[in-house]
Amino acid sequence: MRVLLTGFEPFGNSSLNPSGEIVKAIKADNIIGAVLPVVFGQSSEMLKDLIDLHKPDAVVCLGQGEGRHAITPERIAVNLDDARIADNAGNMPTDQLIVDSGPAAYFSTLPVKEMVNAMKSAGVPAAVSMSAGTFVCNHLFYALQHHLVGSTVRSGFIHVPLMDQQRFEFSGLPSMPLAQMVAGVQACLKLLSA
Ligand code: PCA
Repeated sequence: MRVLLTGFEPFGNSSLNPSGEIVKAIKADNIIGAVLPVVFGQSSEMLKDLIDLHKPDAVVCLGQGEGRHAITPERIAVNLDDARIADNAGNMPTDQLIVDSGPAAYFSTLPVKEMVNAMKSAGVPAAVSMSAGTFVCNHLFYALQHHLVGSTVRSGFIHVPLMDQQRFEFSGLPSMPLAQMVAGVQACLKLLSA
């Protein structure tokens, strides 16, 4: 079972992104790790190239969800780019479809509830999320699901909280130790290879 695991570079006002740090921390023979730019279009093009190159059995994309208390597998990707802030290349699309003729939404094909249960059993706060937002994470998630329509490759997106080291940049928002997030994502990956 080969899994493509992606995270993102830092964006906005932060110098860190826990999703990229988790990917860098997880090393295994069957895991292909990549850290993607926080750029509409470019991130999804890179992801599609990685899928076509490595032909993984599953694709798990991670992103920072500031404000979240728990690790949250996303259930639904929506066909909408609507940015509140500029991405790392200065793009700020509003009210735009991601795929012109695409459906309004795609479901994750990851076992989201089993992942939540596996993380909770490992002592990691976790919950299913119903929205990945309308910024680059949702864009990547939608493009991923669209690319894999009709394939047997399981794929989806997981938002993670801020990591403790970001607390001074986001005062008042919840955070989690990186090691706990790594343990949570590892519990999800173990489930996929079971
Ligand atoms: N989080 C952003 C984009 C990159 C990231 O890590 C999001 O939730 O859209």
